[in-house]
Amino acid sequence: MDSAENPVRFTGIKLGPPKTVAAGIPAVVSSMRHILEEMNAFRGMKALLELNQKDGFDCPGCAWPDPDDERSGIAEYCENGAKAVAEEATTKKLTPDFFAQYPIAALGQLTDYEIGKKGRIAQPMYLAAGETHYKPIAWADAYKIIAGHLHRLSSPDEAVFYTSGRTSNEAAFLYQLMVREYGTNNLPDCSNMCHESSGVALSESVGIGKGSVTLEDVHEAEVIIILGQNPGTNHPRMLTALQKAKANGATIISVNPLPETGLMNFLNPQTVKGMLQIKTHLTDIFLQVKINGDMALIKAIALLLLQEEEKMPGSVFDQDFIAASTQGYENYIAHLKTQSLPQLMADCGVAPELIREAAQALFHKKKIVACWAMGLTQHKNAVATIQEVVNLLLLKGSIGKPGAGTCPVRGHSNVQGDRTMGIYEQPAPAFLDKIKTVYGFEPPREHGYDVVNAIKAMHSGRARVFIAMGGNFLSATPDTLFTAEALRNCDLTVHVSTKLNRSHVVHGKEALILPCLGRSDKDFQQQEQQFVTCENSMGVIQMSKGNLTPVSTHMKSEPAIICELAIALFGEDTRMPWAKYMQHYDHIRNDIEKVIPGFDDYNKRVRHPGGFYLPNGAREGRFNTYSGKANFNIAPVQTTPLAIDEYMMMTIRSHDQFNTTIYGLDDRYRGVYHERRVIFMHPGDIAAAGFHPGDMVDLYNYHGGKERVAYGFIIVSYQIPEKCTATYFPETNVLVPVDSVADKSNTPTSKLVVIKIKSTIINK
Ligand SMILES: Nc1nc2c(c(=O)[nH]1)N[C@H]1C(S)=C(S)[C@@H](COP(=O)(O)OP(=O)(O)OC[C@H]3O[C@@H](n4cnc5c(=O)[nH]c(N)nc54)[C@H](O)[C@@H]3O)O[C@H]1N2
Ligand SMILES: Nc1nc2c(c(=O)[nH]1)N[C@H]1C(S)=C(S)[C@@H](COP(=O)(O)OP(=O)(O)OC[C@H]3O[C@@H](n4cnc5c(=O)[nH]c(N)nc54)[C@H](O)[C@@H]3O)O[C@H]1N2
Ligand code: SF4
Ligand SMILES: [Mo]
Repeated sequence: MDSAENPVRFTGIKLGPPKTVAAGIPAVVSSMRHILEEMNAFRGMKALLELNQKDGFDCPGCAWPDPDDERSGIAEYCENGAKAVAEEATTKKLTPDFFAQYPIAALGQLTDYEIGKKGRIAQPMYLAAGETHYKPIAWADAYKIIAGHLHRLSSPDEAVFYTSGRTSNEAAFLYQLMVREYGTNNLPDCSNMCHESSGVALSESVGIGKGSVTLEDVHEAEVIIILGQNPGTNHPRMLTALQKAKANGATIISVNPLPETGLMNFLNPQTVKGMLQIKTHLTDIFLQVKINGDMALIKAIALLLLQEEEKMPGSVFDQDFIAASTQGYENYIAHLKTQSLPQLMADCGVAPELIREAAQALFHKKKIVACWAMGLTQHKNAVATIQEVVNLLLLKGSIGKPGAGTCPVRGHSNVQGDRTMGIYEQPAPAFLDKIKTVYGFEPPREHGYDVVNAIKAMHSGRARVFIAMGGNFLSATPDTLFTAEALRNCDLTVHVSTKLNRSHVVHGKEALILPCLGRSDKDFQQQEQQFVTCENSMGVIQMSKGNLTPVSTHMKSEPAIICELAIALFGEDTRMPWAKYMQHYDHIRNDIEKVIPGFDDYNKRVRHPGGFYLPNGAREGRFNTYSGKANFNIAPVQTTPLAIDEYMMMTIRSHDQFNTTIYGLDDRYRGVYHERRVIFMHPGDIAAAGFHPGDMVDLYNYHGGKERVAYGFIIVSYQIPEKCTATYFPETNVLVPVDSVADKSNTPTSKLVVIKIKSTIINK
């Protein structure tokens, strides 16, 4: 097995019934267990007490916002936030002895779970060409190697600079400045695989690539539609917001191929009611769509709304809003009228009576919030589907007013902030103009590589140096073996990382691992403790200040690493005061304020407890599109033809992982314990194919005439629509074709991979 892949090693599956209620006491127990496995109780409590507090550190987990008002004094976090902290704040560390003991080939034989449990990277490590082991290296020598490679390239466009979404605003701003002064826009980021489709869709529809709602809007909404999202696992504190909305009378409609536990019922462990086992029922109407059935479903609902509106004009649609603030209404209505309701209902796979019930719930409501995540964004027609959701909101006038709007729920804790800071391969001309005015150099104008194009460029030799500010590029991206070839083709691969991962094992001819501080670590520069800032999913900028002593004195902060690298790279030949930036991060924020709109008085306002909101036109009903109005967009329903032995596969997260970081082997809510190599299938499909639950199978994809195989998965019978299957990423990323991407956003179609399932033949 290639060390790019997770080795096939079964861990002893145990199955139980899927849970019917999320959180509660088991969540508290799980939090504590994960913390205590990684550190002593004192360090653990110290970390948890400051997690998400106004003067503490921002949760390294997801991007769900903290409440603007009062925060709980003891537990402003969820189970998965605690796990994220446990993973980062662990006292286990990887000394040079560890790397001396393990040849890289041996590290490749570990599963992602085993790799992650090894601990924090504690010292810069270097792999020389042709060597089998990483060896310690001094920081200054590491920078020299990188600068040497970058200087030797025949064009700056032969280097790729990736960013994952944990990078702070300060580090992200400096990173893109360094990269642009060096001369390229090759700044792919995890967003390219995540909410890129939302950004593209929303920019076209409503003139801003971010969501429009605040937490307060979610609390006040009359109807909340949640599509393609599993908040119980991936944004657990969203359940608290949904609970509040329910208490205010909201109806919740969930659209998902799986009856996810967190969407159904919630026991809030932070309330007396929760402790007394009094659960809140969350979803009122569950629409179990087929994979990618969302477009057909939304159109069916819109058609039912139209029929009701036509009975009594003005009673369902917000005609004043449509007339004043939108464009394309007539064409959209004309398009809807060409659609066949029975066909749409059949295409989405949801029972007609449930679709009618959902439409009825919307008839006379004006305050609607639509939330979504990867179940919508990672499809070929993702942009169009998200725009169809926006069409629905526009019909109802449900944007730019309290209690209503768009809520793409972001993944990484600062993925939205990184974009705001200019981590983008297609920067706006206005942004580049501003850099030019402020710093006096001409930034490159040509668009750079996104993730998929970066992989292809490295594969074909057009890019030769790969540098990553965080993340796990190899395992997070599609077509693992192709991406592995791409990385191995590079002259140099560099990772600024907190933890060891598979991308360190699948490397270029030379490789560097540079250990950085995480959110929970204290960051001192010039004897003064620094803080950084982040932007959450709702556009709030807040400070984050770690409170734990770093486990090694050799680690540096991300801003310091970038500044020192820039000094090594540019010497005197630079327009930026790199040495000053790393002395005190206020200097970085002062410059962010000069370049990026919305950050006036940054240093002052961000010190205000709770931070500040960035301006957001759509939130205020101003649409910064080419027409100055919100746009209805029209796109056809797309279905995926399947042969009798083909299935659609979505790659999803278990409850015990953060992307490629595997916290544990249980998916408690779905009732799968101690095993990740599973494939969820409909019982009818299992029987029709002649399989049985528990059978071991291999999964195949043949996109573009190439065979891709993921070996060794156990069939789990599950309540999932026919012809739909689910597996966990990253194990099945070997099957996601690198050139199967979303239109316009170029996001890999990780939620719809066409597969064949074949019995595993032992000893093949
Ligand atoms: N604990 C934890 N928290 C996380 C993460 C993590 O890995 N672990 N990851 C973070 C990141 S980077 C992100 S982007 C978010 C991801 O958050 P989610 O988007 O919630 O993550 P996924 O597991 O990819 O889940 C997608 C959901 O969409 C559903 N789905 C799949 N295909 C379709 C479809 O075609 N239509 C519909 N309607 N639904 C579909 C799946 O059943 C699943 O419930 O979470 C963030 N938070
Ligand atoms: N098949 C499939 N593939 C997917 C997805 C899917 O749903 N299905 N989801 C996609 C999505 S939404 C995303 S966002 C991407 C995620 O892609 P990435 O962001 O590249 O992956 P992560 O697993 O989040 O990265 C984890 C690594 O980041 C490093 N790290 C953690 N904290 C820090 C820090 O503070 N600083 C630095 N410098 N490094 C740190 C650690 O070394 C850790 O091993 O994966 C995508 N891939
Ligand atoms: S909801 Fe997200 S940000 Fe909040 S504590 Fe949980 S993991 Fe952290
Ligand atoms: Mo993400």
